Amino acid sequence: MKIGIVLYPTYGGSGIVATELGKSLAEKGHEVHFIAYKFPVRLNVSSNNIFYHEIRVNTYPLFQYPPYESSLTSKLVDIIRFEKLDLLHVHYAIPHASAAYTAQQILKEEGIHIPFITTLHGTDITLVGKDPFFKPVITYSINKSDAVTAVSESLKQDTLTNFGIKNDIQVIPNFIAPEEHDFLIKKESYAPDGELLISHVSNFRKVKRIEDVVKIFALIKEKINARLILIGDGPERAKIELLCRELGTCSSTSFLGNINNAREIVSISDLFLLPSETESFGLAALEAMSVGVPVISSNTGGLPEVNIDGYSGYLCDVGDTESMAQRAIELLSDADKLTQFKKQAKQQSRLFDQNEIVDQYVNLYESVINKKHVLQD
Ligand code: GMT
Repeated sequence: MKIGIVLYPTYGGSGIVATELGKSLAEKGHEVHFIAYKFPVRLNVSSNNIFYHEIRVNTYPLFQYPPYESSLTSKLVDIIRFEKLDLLHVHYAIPHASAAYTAQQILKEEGIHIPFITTLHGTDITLVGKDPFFKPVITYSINKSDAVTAVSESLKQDTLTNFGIKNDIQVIPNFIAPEEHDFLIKKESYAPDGELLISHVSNFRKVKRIEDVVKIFALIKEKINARLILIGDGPERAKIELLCRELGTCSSTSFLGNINNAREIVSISDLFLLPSETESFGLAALEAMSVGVPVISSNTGGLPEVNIDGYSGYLCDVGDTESMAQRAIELLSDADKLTQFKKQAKQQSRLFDQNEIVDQYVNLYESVINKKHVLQD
């Protein structure tokens, strides 16, 4: 198949999933065309069946806001015509689904039918989507998609509750590839005095509640010799640095920024914290679990579908930093239990095996393309 994948090319989960999906499809022999405004951060392979098309948004004195959606639509029309794509798969509803629909309608006039699949990732529905201003466009473009998927059952239910959806929504969870190589990193480089390591990875947005990570760590630190590793960057960073100073945890905290080997660094940690306000899935938690790191997370959104309470980690109410710290101390101070949880976390992550889940997408692509042929015949 010739597949066009539209994505946000950043460190956000939706871009990571879209990129890993495209890489895996290319490995299976499909021709994959990534379409984004910047080279995707995780697109670290080259292959003769992977192509990258950049959306250029031209500015003009009249435009106070560069017209991203129109530029994307025009790009899609051009690529579909020229590359003869079989299918478009857009990640994130806003504005990718409506751009795909407009491109589809433009091409219909020329006798070209291009089906498109929309994958909902979370913030497109739970945060941005709830803005009543966007609602009609999102609802319409979801309903016009040839197929719709959501990354968790919880996100599917949120979408059905908040939008007037007539289309079916299929749940295809996010996935993880098993780590093929042993990491070279040494724990001592981040824990020179034998400290236990606690990690967190995110885009430092408000929804991640990183202040809770720092508060939980401060409580753990009262009982346990530990260090905190914060990976990522974003709008909350300055506030978090101030909080570390206030709580006196700066000297035990490393801010690593947007590094490319996050999974490697996380692999040397003993515990991963994800106390988010909401999380449609929590890919960062799955990545941690895949390298044998138990997770203490909030029990919101799709997180209970990924992290199993008392098995791969613990789940607590949003904002309940006391309970999260108590669970962390319990686990970190019992070596046998910690070893057991590390094993179980890895075991749990295997339910989200890349190969198996990518095949679910392939089956969906085939059924959508076959439907197109039936309609045309
Ligand atoms: O929250 C993020 O880290 C970014 C955001 C995105 O849109 O890229 O992530 C969302 O999609 C990820 C991939 O499906 C999910 O794992 C995240 O849980 C989800 N974020 C939220 O729901 C807040």
